[in-house]
This record gives sequence, structure tokens and C-alpha cells, in this order.
Amino acid sequence: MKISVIEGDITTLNVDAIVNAANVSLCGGGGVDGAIHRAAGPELLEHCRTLGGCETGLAKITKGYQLPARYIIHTVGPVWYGGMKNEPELLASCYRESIRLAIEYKLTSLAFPAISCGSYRFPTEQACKIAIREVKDALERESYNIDVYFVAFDKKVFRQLNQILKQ
Ligand code: AR6
Repeated sequence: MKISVIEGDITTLNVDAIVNAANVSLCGGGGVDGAIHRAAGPELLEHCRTLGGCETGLAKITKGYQLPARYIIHTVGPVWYGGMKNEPELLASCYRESIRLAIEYKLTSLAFPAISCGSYRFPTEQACKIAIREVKDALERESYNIDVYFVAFDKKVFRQLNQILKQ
């Protein structure tokens, strides 16, 4: 297992799958979700409309359509309401469910954005700790070998991810 942190636009990555920080409708939105739908093209939305949405903390997989990535794993992070609404556990579940699908589809490389760290307002440092812990634990538990990229879209998340990874 190799874990790396990179800064940039997740839609440009040539990996087996990228993860989308979607919403329960799976019908697109702003942030990374909007960028992924724009880059993948309209067929993605057509496909997503047939999936019946997705609950918070769960994940569904589609093809990558016009993306360099073969697949997109759509997961729905929690909205941050202060931390008393099970937000940390729901975020952890997003990472576990994404890894579960990556293993099921025998993927060898996977890239995550900082789920819930944009419009859903999850405190970024806590979110980055959860992300790295859950991915490491899940892959060790399953003894699964995959290259995982955490993709930061801004300097703050980039710094935080690197710091946590070093510890
Ligand atoms: N590549 C990588 N990371 C990105 C990109 C990109 N192209 N664009 C934004 N980010 P957000 P959420 C970062 O708001 O908080 C959508 O409308 C961004 O800087 O995309 O889970 C959905 O439809 C931030 O660090 O997702 C939902 O309604 C991180 O990705 C809602 O937003 C997540 O920010 C989900 O909110």
C-alpha cells in the first residue's frame, strides 16, 4: 500500500478511480462534484439519475465516462452540524465504503478529495485525520495493495494531510 498527498484537480488524474464528494441525490452540484460532472460529460448524470440516490456515509460506483479515471466512486459525506450528529462516524464510513468498492472492483489506484471539507463545512484537520486513519486501517485489515492519493485543492488541506501522514 502506498499513500501519497498531492495538490491539484482530481478530475485530471489517471487512476483506476476517483472518489466524488456527492450529495444524497447523486445528481451533481458544486465543488468537486460539479467539476467531476463537467469533466465526465452528460452521460454521467444520465447514469446517476438511475441510481436512486445514496445515503450519507454510503457509496456507489459508476464508469468514469470522459475522465481519465476508469471509475468514479460517489460517496456522500455528512454536513457538519457541530459534531453531535454522528458526523465523524459518517465521514469514516465514506472512506470505508469507498475502499470496499475499490477492493470489490480490484482497483490498483484510487484518489480521494477532502470529503465534506467544502460546502459541508467539516473541520478540515479532523477530517484529514479520519481520512488517513480509515484508509490505512481498512487496507491493513483487508491486506489489500493499492496506491491511494489524497488530493488537496488548497494549501491548507495539503499541509494538514502531509502533517498527519508524517505522524
Ligand atoms: N479537485 C479536488 N478537490 C476539489 C476540487 C477538485 N476539482 N474542487 C473542490 N475540491 P466540496 P463537500 C475540494 O464542497 O464539502 C457539492 O455541491 C474542496 O476544496 O466539493 O463534501 C455536492 O453536490 C474541498 O476541500 O464537497 C454536495 O452538495 C473538498 O474538495 C456538497 O457540495 C470538498 O468540497 C458536498 O460538500
